[in-house]
Amino acid sequence: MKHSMMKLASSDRLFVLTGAGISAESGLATFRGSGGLWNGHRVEEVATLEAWDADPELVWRFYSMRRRDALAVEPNAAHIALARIEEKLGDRFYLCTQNVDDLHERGGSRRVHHMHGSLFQSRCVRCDKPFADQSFYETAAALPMCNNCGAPVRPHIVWFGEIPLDLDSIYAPLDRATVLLVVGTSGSVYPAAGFVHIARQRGIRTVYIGPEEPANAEAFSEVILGTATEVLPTLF
Ligand code: BV8
Ligand code: ZN
Repeated sequence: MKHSMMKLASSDRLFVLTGAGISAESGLATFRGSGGLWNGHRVEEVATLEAWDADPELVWRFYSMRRRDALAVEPNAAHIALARIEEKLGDRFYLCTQNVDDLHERGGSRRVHHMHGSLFQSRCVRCDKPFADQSFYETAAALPMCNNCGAPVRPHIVWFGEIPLDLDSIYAPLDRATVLLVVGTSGSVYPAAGFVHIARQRGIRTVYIGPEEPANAEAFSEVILGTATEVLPTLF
């Protein structure tokens, strides 16, 4: 699988968007990979405010399982390659991820924008201040309540129907980028799947890396079919 090295000029500004595919080779299930199912629940069923209102115990068991899974795996060569590229490019590099796992940070990335939230953060539904939290809540009796006001504490995750985090701080670097690189996402969930269309309208180079064509493949100027760990370490 021959692909050309990506030559970046000293003036180039790189915007990188990652999805579940970049963590697949670390052993974390993707959404599509697991058929979008968890315990017989469609992910969209447990990752919504409706699900939380209906059954917070079920939702906390889902995210406690995701916390256990993420703690049991290591970042892979693709995470590490992106951390190296960040070092090389400095502020000419911006990393936005749809992933809630912390493998980018554990792979050495310093600045990572988690547009869909973070697995190891929780927040009180009333106080609304995210705090670090690695605990597991797997029984009704263990459901966390706020120490400050006593209200329920939920995962600091963006669920379907909720607005992604700090979208403006994503669109600014996207508007300044000269190259958009997208890695390991099926391109089916918006607004993330729309970033390539914005980049295309700006006429910048748009590159996709993954073992199969994403749903928005037609919007990319280049599709490099290969796994993240095969392709990313050889790109720069
Ligand atoms: C919003 C956190 C309003 C939770 C997530 C109809 C049309 C268009 C849009 C909508 C619609 N109906 C509803 C919507 C909106 C909805 C949406 O897009 N739904 C889809 C299903 C149609 N979007 C929302 O609700 C968003 N909010 O719209 O608010 C708004 C917005 C903006 C401004 C104002 C108002 C919120 C969406 C966020 C939901 N939370 N995650 C959690 O993690 O539990 S989304 C979640 O699913 C992921 O974060 C990701 O974003 C998405 C899909 O996952 P992917 O990362 O792409 O993974 P997937 O499994 O799908 O694919 C894996 C890919 O990896 C594959 O392509 C595979 O080929 C590749 N791969 C596999 N192995 C490898 C690999 N690649 C490289 N190497 C490998 N080894
Ligand atoms: Zn509170």
